[in-house]
Amino acid sequence: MAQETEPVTGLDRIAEIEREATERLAAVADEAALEGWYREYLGRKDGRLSGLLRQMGKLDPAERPRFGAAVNEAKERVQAAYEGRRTALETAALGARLAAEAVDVTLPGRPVEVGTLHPTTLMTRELSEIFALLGYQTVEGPEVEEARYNFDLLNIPPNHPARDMWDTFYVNSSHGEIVLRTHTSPMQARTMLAQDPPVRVVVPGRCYRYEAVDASHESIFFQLEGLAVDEQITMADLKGTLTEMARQLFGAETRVRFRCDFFPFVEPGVDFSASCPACGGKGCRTCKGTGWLELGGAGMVHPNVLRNVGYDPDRYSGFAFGLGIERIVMVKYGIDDIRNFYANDLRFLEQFAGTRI
Ligand code: YSA
Repeated sequence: MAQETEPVTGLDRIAEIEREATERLAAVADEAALEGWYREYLGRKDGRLSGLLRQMGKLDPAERPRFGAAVNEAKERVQAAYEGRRTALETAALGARLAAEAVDVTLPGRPVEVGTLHPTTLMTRELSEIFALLGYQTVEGPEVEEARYNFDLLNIPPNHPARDMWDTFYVNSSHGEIVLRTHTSPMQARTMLAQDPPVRVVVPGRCYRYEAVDASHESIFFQLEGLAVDEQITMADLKGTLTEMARQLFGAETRVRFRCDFFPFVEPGVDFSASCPACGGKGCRTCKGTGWLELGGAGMVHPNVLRNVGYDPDRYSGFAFGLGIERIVMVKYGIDDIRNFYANDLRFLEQFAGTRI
């Protein structure tokens, strides 16, 4: 036991024990060691400093008060040193725990996958913007459409052979003939029935056809319809408008070609093409060597159509056009197969991420 082995040799001995206790305290590195140290020097029963007090009886009575006071003072200093050491160890342990549990809030987070707009949507928006600058309003119409709008009002009566041009999906209905619209042209009739001239609208939207799907034909695809009706609208306005559109889309050098075509709702009717932006019109793989890329159909609104919607064809005239939206994306980006658009292959779609088409 410490107090039994501690010889009482006076004040020097107190100082010696204090120095030793202080030195060993500095080397104490954890809570368990600190407890052992405490028992050894300050423990009530076995502590070496307390032990000195218990041995005071062996001292000369005259020396006892000074000795007792010296021991108590030494005990107080050692106790204070102990408190300081304990606080330091606790702080270090807390620091270590916090460091181990720390979250680095400055680390960049894991990126959240966000989708991007589909190329068809991007092109629809770009076309809308181009035509907005030319004074056109963008409107939309129903995809499930009455045959009256899809055909009849567009000068395609029942049993007219031209109806076969747009063979399509019919919807069972007790409300007359209903079809999935084959083109965006029914919105021509709807728009004119709803308002008086002047009319300037573009109509983007999904169309459906019973189609043999191949690299350039889908059974579901998008068109953009255009319609302008007013007094004194001429073919020159049609050509100027589509030329401006093509130049906005493909660049200022682009040329436009119009060739005769037949659509029952226009007279005259044309198909229109743009010079191939890939080769500048010289002929390449994209344009199959022709130098031209066909974009859609157009023409001067047929007088019968104007009459059908209650417009006076002697006072008003107009032009209309319909173009394939996917086809324009294909031309612009050299895409050789329309089936890529709706195959949901991310490798294709991600190429348009961040693209301002
Ligand atoms: C013509 C004259 C007007 O005054 C107004 C509009 C029109 C266009 C007419 N309504 C129409 O649909 N003509 S079209 O059958 O030749 O199609 C127009 C464009 O739609 C085509 O040039 C093509 O770009 C696109 N298209 C047609 N069928 C398609 C298709 N795109 C992908 N898949 C299909 N199956």
